[in-house]
Amino acid sequence: MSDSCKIISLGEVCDYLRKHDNYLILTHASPDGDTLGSGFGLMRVLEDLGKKAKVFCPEGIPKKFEYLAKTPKVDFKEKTIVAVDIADPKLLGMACEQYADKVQLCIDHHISNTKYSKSLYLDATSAAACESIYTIAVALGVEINQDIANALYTGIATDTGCFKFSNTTAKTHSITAKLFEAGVDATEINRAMFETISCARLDIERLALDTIDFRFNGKCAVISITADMIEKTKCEKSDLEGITAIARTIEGVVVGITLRENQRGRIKASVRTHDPIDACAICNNLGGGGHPRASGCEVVGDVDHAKQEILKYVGQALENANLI
Ligand SMILES: [Mn+2]
Repeated sequence: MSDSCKIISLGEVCDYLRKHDNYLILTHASPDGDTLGSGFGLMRVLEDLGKKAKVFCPEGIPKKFEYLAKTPKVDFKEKTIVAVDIADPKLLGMACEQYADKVQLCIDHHISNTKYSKSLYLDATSAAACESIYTIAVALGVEINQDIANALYTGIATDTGCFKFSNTTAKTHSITAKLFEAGVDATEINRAMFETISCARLDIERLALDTIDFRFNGKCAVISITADMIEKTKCEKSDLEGITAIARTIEGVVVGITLRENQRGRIKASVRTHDPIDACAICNNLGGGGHPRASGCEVVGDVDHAKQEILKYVGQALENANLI
């Protein structure tokens, strides 16, 4: 955390965006709909203000999100570096070293934001960073056109599990209503995001479901996805999106964990909980963080080791909540 991080207001973020130019907008590695929707949404908002802006995706854009990016590429030398939906510079992946200490403005909705940027506009009441981009666009007087609406809807719909997760609020719905007025193509986006799975996804899901391990009297379910399984099914990262939601959907499960060996010997643990278990507190113990109902952390070692580590803290949390 940088001591010099300044938390800024909506008015200040608007002043900042008006004053600067030649924007490079950073999105996080393993990009999801919110970081990409925020990135391309903000890019179009800035273009509307007559600014130059481009979006940087450390690992490229997954195929299912390509519709967000279909604009001619402009080339210019970047001067102003903005990060969207990135709580921690580590999430920049391979771009971390290059940009970690160079982010001037961060627009985020994660309460766990590590305050690595010079300025931070943080609205933890937003279900998605895209809600904040919408609020900023309106404050800047930018008209929400269909392209902006499609980008922002993508982030809001994906971060709320299509308006099903507990982060969905009245504000989420009123912003979404405005996106409908702007002509958002919600049906097509929902079909691509929620009603379509690749064959690789089907294969990995089949294997993943076979690994479900119930603990603490069925209060916790753990799904394990090894590097071998990913290799065998030729899964792309984007094929694995949303797989972390499965464990928590099982009847009686309060803590759903998905362990994923993205790199051999490095396990990404995704923790999804029901009230009152705090997923963020569980992940904090292992150097991670996120939201109260959805958080993540990384454990070095194999899947079994990661499971052991995380279950210690899950047991404590269940015990403290008198659930076991
Ligand atoms: Mn987000």
